[in-house]
Amino acid sequence: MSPPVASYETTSMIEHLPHKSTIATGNVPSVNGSTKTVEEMMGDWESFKFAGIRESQVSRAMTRRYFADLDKYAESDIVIVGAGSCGLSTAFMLGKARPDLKIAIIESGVAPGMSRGYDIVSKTNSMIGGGAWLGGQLFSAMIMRKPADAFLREVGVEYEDEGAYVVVKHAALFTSTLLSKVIAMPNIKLFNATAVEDLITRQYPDGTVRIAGVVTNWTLVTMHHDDQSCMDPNTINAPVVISTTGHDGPFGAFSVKRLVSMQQLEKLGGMRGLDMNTAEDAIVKRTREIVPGLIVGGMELSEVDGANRMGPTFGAMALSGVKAAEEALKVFELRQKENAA
Ligand code: AHZ
Repeated sequence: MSPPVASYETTSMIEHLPHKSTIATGNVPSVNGSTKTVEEMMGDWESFKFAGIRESQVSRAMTRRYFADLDKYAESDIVIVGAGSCGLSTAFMLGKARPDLKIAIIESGVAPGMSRGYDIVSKTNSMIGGGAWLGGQLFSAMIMRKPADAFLREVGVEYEDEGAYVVVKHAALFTSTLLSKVIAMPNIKLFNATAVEDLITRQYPDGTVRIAGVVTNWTLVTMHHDDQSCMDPNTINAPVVISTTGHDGPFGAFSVKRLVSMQQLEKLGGMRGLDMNTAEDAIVKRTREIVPGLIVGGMELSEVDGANRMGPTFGAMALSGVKAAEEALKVFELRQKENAA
């Protein structure tokens, strides 16, 4: 049987370029195109009706924007790999400091900050490290040691002051507030459910490499390289990549493991046992450019340096993000020049 034939006119992409966006005010369009408040709708459900739509309009409204973003961010200024607490903090600082830069965030999970990933090596899919939607052992509160309270004030997240540390009543309050501010920034695009499968490299005359972007694929495709063939990836060029993929585990420590396999790092130090005092200072202080073009922050760094883990205290993730943004801006112009050559 042949498929049904389309009997209506198709409209070109050009006619569907994004319209000016409207700030949500609580008003909703009524069927006749005027606006109503939620209060005006309430109690009048008998005459209620949604504005009419053709299914293709929904499809085009999504796809034209997504493909326009793929086109725009194929050449990014900065790519952040991983949208956990460190990656999102990095994005917030960078997006605010440099609204002129195009910043792409690639997150393998559907839910950013969820620390869920699929390990290309072990073929497992599970929750790993972090988990910025909950505190330790799935409890609600998120703890940050001072002076990371400064970051909470910067983002606008309320907390209780306990002296040496502060407590956000639910980790989800931190992550959702941070995430909403990051996504709303016009110069940032979050590509979630998308995995970084490899790094783009350029060779210096001495044989060492510079990282010049990332190689991506839908995470679901990445998970099936073994049972399907010919699923080549996509790419994003960028003079600076910031990797914040968490400590080793499914998908974790992705970029630094790749640096070892491409012989740009001799070996990983391996994350050490839990010591909050040692761990948090070390991660923030050592957040840096590991090889030209690749800055590493958050718990991915513990695998490079053999640093301790800190468990359920998140101040170092926020401040490592602040430092990662600072380090990225320090080298950005130089790496951009090298990238153009
Ligand atoms: O899904 C991962 C998670 O959201 C994502 N990710 C990992 N590999 C990726 C890849 N491509 C795209 N190849 C990838 N995305 O990276 C994110 C890492 O977030 P995280 O919360 O695991 O790391 P973080 O360093 O931001 O925060 C760590 C928080 C921890 S772990 C810990 C301990 O174990 O002691 N303590 C804290 C505070």
